[in-house]
Amino acid sequence: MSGPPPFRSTLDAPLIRNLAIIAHVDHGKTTLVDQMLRQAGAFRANQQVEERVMDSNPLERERGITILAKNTAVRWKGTKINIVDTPGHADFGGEVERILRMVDGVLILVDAAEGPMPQTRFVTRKALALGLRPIVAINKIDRADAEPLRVHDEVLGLFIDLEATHEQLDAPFLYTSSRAGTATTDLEKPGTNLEPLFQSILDHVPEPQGNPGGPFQMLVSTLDFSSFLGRIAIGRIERGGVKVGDQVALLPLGEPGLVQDEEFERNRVTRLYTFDGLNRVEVEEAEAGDIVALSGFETIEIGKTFTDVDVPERLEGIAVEEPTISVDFIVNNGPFAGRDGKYVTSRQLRDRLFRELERNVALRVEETDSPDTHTVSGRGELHLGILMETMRREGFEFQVSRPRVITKLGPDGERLEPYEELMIDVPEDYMGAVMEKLGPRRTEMIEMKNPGQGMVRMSFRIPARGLFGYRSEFLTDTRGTGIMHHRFLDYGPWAGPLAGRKRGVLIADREGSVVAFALGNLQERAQMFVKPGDLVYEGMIAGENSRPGDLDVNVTKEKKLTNMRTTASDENVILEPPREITLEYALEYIEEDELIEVTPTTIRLRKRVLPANDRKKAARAARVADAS
Ligand SMILES: Nc1nc2c(ncn2[C@@H]2O[C@H](COP(=O)(O)OP(=O)(O)OP(=O)(O)O)[C@@H](O)[C@H]2O)c(=O)[nH]1
Ligand SMILES: [Mg+2]
Repeated sequence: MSGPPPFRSTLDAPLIRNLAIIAHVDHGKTTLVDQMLRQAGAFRANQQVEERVMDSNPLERERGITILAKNTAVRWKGTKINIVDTPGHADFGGEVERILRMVDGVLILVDAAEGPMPQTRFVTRKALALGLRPIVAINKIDRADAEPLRVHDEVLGLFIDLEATHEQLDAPFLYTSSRAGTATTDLEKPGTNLEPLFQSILDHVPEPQGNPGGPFQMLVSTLDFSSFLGRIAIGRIERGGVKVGDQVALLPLGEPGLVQDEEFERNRVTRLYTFDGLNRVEVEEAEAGDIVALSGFETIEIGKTFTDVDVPERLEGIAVEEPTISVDFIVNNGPFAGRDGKYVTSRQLRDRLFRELERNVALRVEETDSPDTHTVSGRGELHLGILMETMRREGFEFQVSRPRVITKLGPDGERLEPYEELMIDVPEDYMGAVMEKLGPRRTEMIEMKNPGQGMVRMSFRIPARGLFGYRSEFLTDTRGTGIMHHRFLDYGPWAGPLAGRKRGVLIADREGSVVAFALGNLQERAQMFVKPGDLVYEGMIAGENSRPGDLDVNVTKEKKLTNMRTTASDENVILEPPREITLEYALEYIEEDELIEVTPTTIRLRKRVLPANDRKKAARAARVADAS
């Protein structure tokens, strides 16, 4: 391909490298960025910097995962290195894919013990397909169970599998410890700092190819949002340059090439930023090759092209991934509604959900027949769970239905549903237990490996529906020793009915305060979700029955007072601790006839129909309907 001449720096324009760090969840990306910032001198001497400083939002810090990709930049030997730290969790894979459009190289991190995982494969495939030059870091070589040479081979195997070009196969391999901030190309010579990594970036990531002399052109690869500036577009300038105050065009989505008779937004660039260390720096102008953030446009969307007004030439767009699961957000209509939340009305809920679309591009919000219910669709339970968690922290109170997979119609009108790849690492002893549970979930084994040390690694293809409720069973069955990861694979034939939850629930039969005595009597045949002093209402779920079938029970029952002296043992009931219900747990757990009540301070599970009598009537009616 004979493109424009490569971007050569003039004296005042720095050399640039644009790099994304990609990996499976927890393989050490954000920790590595800390060390890169530190060693490149991005912090003042003695500056107190938190660990994983790029994980700046509260939910990221709390969960120890990256949710949003973020840009930063460091300078090394006169070259500016723009770095994008990406999330490793599969629900955010679409975002990683978009980010790859603004970089010229990728650093693929692979845990030296775990090796390539499903998400490593996904992001590596995308990067290689875009023709990006990889650098591989076998990371966490300080781990006691690290096997860097085995993992090196596995990564090469993956590259071959993914049909890497010769050039891509020639990728430099580094052995790193993000935590210690070291890298080496030779395991015999332990690294002492990240110099070999920086050098590899300068040597192996191509310079951006944009011609700074041409008409301005830039693809919107990712978005940011500020309540003050509105939507902010982030991307790499492909060609030309841009200045604050310039009149530029923002083209609608469509085929690449010159836009002929389409309308497009023309506006002035009000603010322009580049990245430097932890800061976004306001600049007056920027040139081809650099990654910038700009604002001042109404219609900013991922995949749109900014251009010179006179040369409206559109770049190949970016598809935003389609959602695969939906839940209903419903106004809280339980008996305790409004006790806790600041925002509880359907109007407030609606406005908040639609506002979320500004920044959360893979999300969909739809109205339903009822003004109290909105259907919200996303990429997975974590994607939706984070929205719920964020809203409850803002003071919202609402209810959520059981997640549903989004089905599609195939070429012959047949019904298709999403399938996931499930990867499981377990000690050999638990293999049987795992297989037994997965069978009825319509699982198909793809591969089984025995990497040694008593562990088995299995991968499966499973309908996304089959995973609902599985994680908690898996953790129980493997006594917490198993690790499971799953990610969206493709759409496939509808797998037919799948069994739901095995066990029934205990349902509170009246309103009141939970009493230890009552729990003491129930706990032999149940695992409780509530503790003494908690408030319950009729129809609220108080625990899990150890058998199939739901039971209505009185958890507020006091011990009868009699004149007889009680023995001490009656009075000190020893209670098992209640099962902690987190949002994601609840999403996996509930059945169709149940809801999750989410408020700023509590998460309750309930039956959709609260009065026990009405539930019984409904069940009878359903049986009659089934029989006829
Ligand atoms: N032993 C060891 N642990 C590491 C190393 N690098 C990171 N960790 C640990 O691994 C965990 C995950 O690190 P992160 O940097 O958050 O991983 P990440 O790839 O950014 O994770 P996501 O952004 O959620 O995908 C943390 O507990 C780190 O302390 C390393 O080199 N050695
Ligand atoms: Mg991270």
